Amino acid sequence: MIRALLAVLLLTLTACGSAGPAPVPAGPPVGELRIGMQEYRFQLSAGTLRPGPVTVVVTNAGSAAHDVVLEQDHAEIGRSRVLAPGGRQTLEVQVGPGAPVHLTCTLTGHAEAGMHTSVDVAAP
Ligand SMILES: [Cu+2]
Repeated sequence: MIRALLAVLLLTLTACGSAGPAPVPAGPPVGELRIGMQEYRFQLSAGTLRPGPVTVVVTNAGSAAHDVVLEQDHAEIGRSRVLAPGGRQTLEVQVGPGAPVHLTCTLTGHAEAGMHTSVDVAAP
């Protein structure tokens, strides 16, 4: 009984593991990523990026200010301005193969409230 319960718990944890709080569409690696920012999460247009140059379109769809910093292997590869509600910015970032890109909002308390996620990057 306890074993079965543990198995279910483990499956649940695995299911919501690295994909972050918002569901991400499955599909082939893409060279353009749209990021929607809300209180307090990132909504991504794709789950896997193509290594190389990637266009990132950041839109603040929320009602508070937000920003996004993109990091790969602990190095910053891109950063938006702090965007007011309705604000939008397009970034060109260079993405390396294989390692996930981590997205974080740097405004106080936002990452802790859930504004962090990651997106996979395909192998070369
Ligand atoms: Cu934020």
